[in-house]
Amino acid sequence: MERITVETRPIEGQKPGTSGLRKKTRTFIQPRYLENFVQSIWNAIGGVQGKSLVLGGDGRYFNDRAAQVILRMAAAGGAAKVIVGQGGLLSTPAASHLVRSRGADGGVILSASHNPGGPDADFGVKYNTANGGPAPEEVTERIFRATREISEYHIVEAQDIDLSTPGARQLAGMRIEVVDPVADYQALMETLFDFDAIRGLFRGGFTMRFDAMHAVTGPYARAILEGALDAPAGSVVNAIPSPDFGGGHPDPNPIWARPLLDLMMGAQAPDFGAASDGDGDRNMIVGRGVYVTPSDSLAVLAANAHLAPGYAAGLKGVARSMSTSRAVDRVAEKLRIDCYETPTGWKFFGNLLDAGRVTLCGEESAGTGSDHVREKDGLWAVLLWLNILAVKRQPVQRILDDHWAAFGRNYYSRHDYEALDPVVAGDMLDALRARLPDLPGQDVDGLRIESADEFAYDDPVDGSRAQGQGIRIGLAGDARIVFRLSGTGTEGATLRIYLERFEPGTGALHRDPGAALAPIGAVAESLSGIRARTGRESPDVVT
Ligand code: VG1
Ligand code: CO
Repeated sequence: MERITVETRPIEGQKPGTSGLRKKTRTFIQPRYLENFVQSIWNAIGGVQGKSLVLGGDGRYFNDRAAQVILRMAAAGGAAKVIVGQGGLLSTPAASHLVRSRGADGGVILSASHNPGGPDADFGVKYNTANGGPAPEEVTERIFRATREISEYHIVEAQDIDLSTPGARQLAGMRIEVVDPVADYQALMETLFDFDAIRGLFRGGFTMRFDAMHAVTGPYARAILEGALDAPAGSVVNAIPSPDFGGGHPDPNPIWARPLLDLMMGAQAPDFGAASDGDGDRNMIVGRGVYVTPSDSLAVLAANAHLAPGYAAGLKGVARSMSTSRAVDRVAEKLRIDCYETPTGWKFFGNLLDAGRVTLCGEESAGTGSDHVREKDGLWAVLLWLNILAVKRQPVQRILDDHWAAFGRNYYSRHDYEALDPVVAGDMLDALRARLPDLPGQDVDGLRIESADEFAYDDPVDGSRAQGQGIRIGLAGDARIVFRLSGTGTEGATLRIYLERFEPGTGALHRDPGAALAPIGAVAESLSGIRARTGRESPDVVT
């Protein structure tokens, strides 16, 4: 086995986005592309000499090859140990947990999350730090700088390591521990939730469908829901991870998880439906006949978390990304706990969780999580819902109705315009940005603008500042529009427009969200001129 040094030169565009480096698979499989980025991670963190790392991914095309390369590069860097999920698989939350529980120095997760997989789709690499969370901006900037200065990488020449069974391996003096990807994660879930109560729920005839979308959560959901909790066999569908996610788009929302939504809205609907994304950190919650928006789900979980043993002592505080609806703010107010507003992306929750300021966090993009790990966690959210349902013994619709009656309803929707010309999208936001100082006080389409600014975040724990995190327009009646560009796409620019409008608990709580938000959408169009600027008549995806 020989450690070799390979000359290289910087490759353009290796800048990590909202969640790691995501590119077309064809880009990632080019010679030196993965190696440059991985060596840049090592360089940015002061090398891996003597360190221990966690490694795993969502099973998408190139996961297996990339895992082997990273093992050889970790060995070449002198790492002491790498803990790898069997088959190279680990869900993002399970990887986060392993970093924490094994006291590892960091972790590498191979995933482009909800982006499709396959040779013609997307691949990605994320680096997580010793707290188990996504590398904060200061670290991702260092990694990016390293990608621009790289001149060589180090790798050992060796045969592939057998990752097909758990056990210990060796590679050029580095220890490799291949672990069951599910076992430790399942043990953690057992400490948080009342498995007996949930088992009782299923034994009483409660039915559910969990759609793993051919992605990494399948083995976790099978083992926990069907194995440990006695959900009827067949409750988990599309449970075998496939390199191209069955040709689908592993994004758990009403568009991409349409079959689940159709089932839940039909006559044969089970009591509860849920889905997860490519790497297992997102969740979609559906009751019989009712879709629960992620923002509402976060609020309901915050209001009821104390019903699960792991949260019986109450919540220290909550946090949501800025573009997430403010439904959870109302719960926090009632519970008299702090509610933090952060930029988009889980990395911004890390400090708040580490400092013990918050217990629960969430994003409108179907991410919810708690201080049990430092990533969002799809199956965790499903289990918390199940625990609440096992205690309350009410349909999801009833729980939502009661919640809205108590706190009011934040009608909410996100409109995505995908693969736009980045220049057109940038110009549009620049034009809007330039008008921000003049907007407050103006009436647009009959609605009064009360505030207009660009969100910047000062981290209350370490004082770091993140700027340019989305343009927000506050409207009369506690309505709001947010405009921002996605940081996870791999084609052109994706514009996200987030629409929100509050209805008090005594008001009309069961309107169609599209109709309830139409006037807000009209203001968004008037302010930005999307149609004229992009030539698009309507958004590509509405969630
Ligand atoms: C999107 C979501 C964001 C989420 C991120 C990573 O980012 O909006 O809320 O944290 O994806 O999620 P953006 O920049 O495209 O809006 V995952 O499950 O793709 O790692
Ligand atoms: Co994800």
